[in-house]
This record gives sequence, C-alpha cells and structure tokens, in this order.
Amino acid sequence: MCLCLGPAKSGKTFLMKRLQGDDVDDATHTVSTNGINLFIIKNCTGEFDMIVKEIGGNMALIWKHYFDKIRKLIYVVDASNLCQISAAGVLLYSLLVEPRLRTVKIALTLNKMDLSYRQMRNEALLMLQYSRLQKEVTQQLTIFETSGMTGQGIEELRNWLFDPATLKAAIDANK
Ligand SMILES: Nc1nc2c(ncn2[C@@H]2O[C@H](COP(=O)(O)OP(=O)(O)O)[C@@H](O)[C@H]2O)c(=O)[nH]1
Ligand SMILES: [Mg+2]
Repeated sequence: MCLCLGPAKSGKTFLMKRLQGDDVDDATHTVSTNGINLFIIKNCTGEFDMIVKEIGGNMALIWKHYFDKIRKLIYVVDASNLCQISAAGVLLYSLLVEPRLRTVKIALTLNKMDLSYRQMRNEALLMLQYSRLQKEVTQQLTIFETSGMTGQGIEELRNWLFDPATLKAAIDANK
C-alpha cells in the first residue's frame, strides 16, 4: 500500500484525483481533508491497481498510526508556498527517521508547478534541506515536479508507483 502525506493544502487530494483519472480543473473544489481519502490508482495499461491512502495534513500527529505495511510514500510539498516549504522539510525528516518507514520508497513531490510564483526545483530543494536529508536517511528518494491542475508529472508518478519490481510482485500474486 501507498500513503500520500504532506502539509494541509499542498494539493494531495487534487493530485490523487488526477492520478485516479478523475476530471479536475479550476472549478473542481476539494474540501481540505480532515479525515482520510482512499484512491484506487491504475497503472498505465489499466491492468493493475493500487490503493493510495491520503491522510489529511492537519493530522500529522496521527500519521504514525498508518505506517504498517506501507511500501511507498508520496510526500506532497506545495512549491508555491514559501511559508510552508521549510516546515514541510522538517515534517518530512520526522517521517524519514521513523523505524517503520526505513525501507519505504519516497516520492518527494514538488507540487503546484503550474504557478508562476512557485519556487524552482533547486530553490525548493534547498529550502527542504534536501542534500542534508539525503545524506542522513536510509530511504530511496525520487523527486517529481507535478501539478494536479495541468497534469504535469502525473505519468512519471504513476510509473514510479508501478515500478518493475512492484508490477512483478503483482503478477506473481495473480498467478
Ligand atoms: N495552481 C494549483 N493549485 C492547486 C494544485 N493542486 C491543488 N491546488 C489548490 O490547492 C488547494 C488545496 O488542494 P487540495 O488537493 O485540497 O490539498 P490537500 O489539503 O493537500 O488535499 C485547492 O484549493 C486547489 O485548488 C495545483 O497543482 N496547482
Ligand atoms: Mg486533501
């Protein structure tokens, strides 16, 4: 299973809806999730699916109750929110040192890249203290630049979710 975490309003629900194939545009309103959303994401051929669980950003204190059996984690950062980025990095660090998440694969997702006033990738990574993070943690981190609004980066994220090892495990399980 995969978890989707990140600060409130970073665009988690939008992004997951987009991955799920729901229509989203400027007129789509999502209610900031105070609870949990489940999404069923299909791979590019539509043969396999995976459940992604979004836990509301206001619930960082209870994230830890959802760490069991998690293989992948999509961590969504709003790259347009200057006030939030550094805090998002601290929150990510607190996740990465969690023993139950030692072997989890992480998609560090710089989101809302459609906005002209967003931080560029390198600035955002600097603010997240990414190079320090990378040295100190055990997990494999992959960076994505996405927009739930335009669909940028969505297929890359999908391919990361359904990487060859994951697909092979799914095929073996179906045999
Ligand atoms: N410009 C832009 N706005 C976004 C994007 N994703 C989400 N938003 C806006 O950000 C707000 C919060 O989005 P939501 O998905 O509910 O965030 P969540 O709290 O992380 O689930 C909404 O008002 C969306 O309109 C994006 O990729 N680009
Ligand atoms: Mg949400």
